[in-house]
Amino acid sequence: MKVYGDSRSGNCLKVKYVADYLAIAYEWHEIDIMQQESRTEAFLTLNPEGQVPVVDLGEGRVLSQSNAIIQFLAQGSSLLPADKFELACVNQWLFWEQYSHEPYIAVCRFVMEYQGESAAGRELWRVEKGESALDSMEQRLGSQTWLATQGMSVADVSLMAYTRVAHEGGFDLSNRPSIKRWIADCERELNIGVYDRYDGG
Ligand SMILES: N[C@@H](CCC(=O)N[C@@H](CS)C(=O)NCC(=O)O)C(=O)O
Repeated sequence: MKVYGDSRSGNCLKVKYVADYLAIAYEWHEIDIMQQESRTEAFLTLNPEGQVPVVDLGEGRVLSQSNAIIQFLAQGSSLLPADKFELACVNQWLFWEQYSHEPYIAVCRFVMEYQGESAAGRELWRVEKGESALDSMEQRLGSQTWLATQGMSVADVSLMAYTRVAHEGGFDLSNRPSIKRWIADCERELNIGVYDRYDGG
């Protein structure tokens, strides 16, 4: 399997985290989105949307959309339940991530980390939506160890990818103890090391 990704991107790191956790072999092909490497003619034949991540499974089987990719990779593993209702709960959080979390947390981070803006340069409406998403997660994780199911699932990996670096988008996790506990649990389980700058310090 070939993975095309920008290693600063949470969407791309989701694929790496799941593949590494499940010991799925892959070749990582670095695509620098700021250098327009996802917009070359060759890349656009892989994904006409011009976005990473993309996986090429061979024999013409190419997949994009991070959450579709990780769900595909996780089939039959502990990261994806077989039970239909539990699977739907995982999907509930994966769809929520793409509509109610990523467009705010990840985009604010993009503006600050990639484009070099200050926190004041973020769009206020995105900041408000991002804060609201973090509040929802804090509430959920106050009563649940993992977001969707009894064990860690792809929903946790997906949401952890950008929540873990939310401070780089100007969001403060220091007063969100349940999210911090859950990030540490994900990091330990995935063996990806500790990220300790939750408050932007
Ligand atoms: N919904 C997509 C979003 C993919 C996405 O936004 N990719 C960004 C990097 S995080 C990208 O490729 N941006 C470059 C561009 O749009 O030109 C997913 O989850 O994979």
